Amino acid sequence: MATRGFTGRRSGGNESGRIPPGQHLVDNFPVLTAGPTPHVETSDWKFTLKVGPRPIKVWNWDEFNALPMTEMRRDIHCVTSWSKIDTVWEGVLVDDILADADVKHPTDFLLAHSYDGYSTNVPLADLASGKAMVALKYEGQALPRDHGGPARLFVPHLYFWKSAKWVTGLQFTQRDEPGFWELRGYHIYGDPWREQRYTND
Ligand SMILES: Nc1nc2c(c(=O)[nH]1)N[C@H]1C(S)=C(S)[C@@H](COP(=O)(O)O)O[C@H]1N2
Ligand SMILES: [Mo]
Repeated sequence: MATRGFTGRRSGGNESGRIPPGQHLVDNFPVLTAGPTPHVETSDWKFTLKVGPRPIKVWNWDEFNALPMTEMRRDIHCVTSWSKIDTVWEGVLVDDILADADVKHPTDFLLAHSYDGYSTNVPLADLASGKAMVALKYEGQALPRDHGGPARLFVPHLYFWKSAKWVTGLQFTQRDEPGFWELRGYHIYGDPWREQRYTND
């Protein structure tokens, strides 16, 4: 961590091969939200795991924070064409959420749901095996509200619209059900390395 000043993204070399086609690096962290930014107090915050319509487990903020915490350093790629490398997040792996609820593999697909009514679909294979988390911190600090605080989904290997901000739950679904942007022309899966931006890409 102390080497941050020496490994700045302009020092060269460390970004080659890390920027997917059609993307460019940014130093800032743009905010992209479809509607108004919701106010979610940690005292009111709840996270619900559902299988279909059935709630399996609900955690409040303290219960969720008692789950194992994991750090992920990853590159992120927004469909609007910006990428950021080496972003650092901390939170609870989806694996650890499922384990705490004693849920293994009820279906192959999930929908993430958010406090602002946003949703997005992600296959279980892309949320499990250490690939995704519910992030509570960004760069060592509580997640800023405009970036989804107090908690957001973090699925760095897919376009960033899959990383639902202000997340309030995950729901297993029988089929791969399109979420907010997937219903409005974005790709059902969203792999940045295959440039899966829009429905028929
Ligand atoms: N709840 C919610 N999550 C959301 C969005 C949103 O509008 N609402 N926008 C998505 C989109 S399109 C992108 S690119 C990223 C942007 O995250 P950022 O604002 O932290 O950069 O959040 C995603 N998650
Ligand atoms: Mo986006």
